Amino acid sequence: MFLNALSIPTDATGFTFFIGYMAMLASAVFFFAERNSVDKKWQLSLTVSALITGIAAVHYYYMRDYYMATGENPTAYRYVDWILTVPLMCVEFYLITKVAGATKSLLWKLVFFSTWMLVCGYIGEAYADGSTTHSVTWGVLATIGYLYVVHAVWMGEVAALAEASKSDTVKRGVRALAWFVLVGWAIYPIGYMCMDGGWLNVALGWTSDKVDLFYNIADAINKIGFGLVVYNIAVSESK
Ligand SMILES: *C/C=C(C)/C=C/C=C(C)/C=C/C1=C(C)CCCC1(C)C
Repeated sequence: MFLNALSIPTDATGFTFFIGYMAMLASAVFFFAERNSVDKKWQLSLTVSALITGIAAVHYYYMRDYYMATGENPTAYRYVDWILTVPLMCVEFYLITKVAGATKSLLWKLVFFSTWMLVCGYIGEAYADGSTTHSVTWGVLATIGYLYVVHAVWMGEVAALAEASKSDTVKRGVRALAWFVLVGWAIYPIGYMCMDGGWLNVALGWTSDKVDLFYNIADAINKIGFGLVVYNIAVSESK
């Protein structure tokens, strides 16, 4: 299947690749330009937001091309993007809770479990044989890493730090990131299960072109949305 610009109106996945690329690029410019309008202690957080969306923009440029040329999921580009941006999101979590005493060891645990999640997800997708066993096995293994992060931000170390801090900003920031992890990040496994042999593929007949549709929507929410929340907190704290 070869796609071109004319097929965009009927191709939701292709459309979200285009708009995702522009949105990531615009966000990166915005977060970078705004870093001087917030207090010094928040500037690094905005720089990290700019890096996350900037790295994503470059990958979207290539993923969009790949998808348009082949009609296939750009799995390798996708996971290279995530293996860079997800640890940076862990840094973002760490920076918000650092004032409350977050340690480097907490940062490394978040990085370790989220990397575990991505490596398992990559094996699940890149080495897919169309069987449900393969998809489910690696999906479940990936979910272990995901659940660690959910646990850490809702009732584990990160949540405890926020509770112990006297700062409303930290509490609000951690609560916001906890919602992103619980709801925003949960969109990814939905996309994953659309692959051949995946649960949604088998149960509802959702086809593998939906994998990237869900990933593109989730990326916009989690990379841009989360960056905007951090930006809001930074601005209100800088007044
Ligand atoms: C900017 C990119 C982000 C925040 C990517 C997050 C990716 C996930 C939370 C992926 C999770 C997965 C599962 C929980 C199970 C199935 C395999 C994955 C890797 C899609």
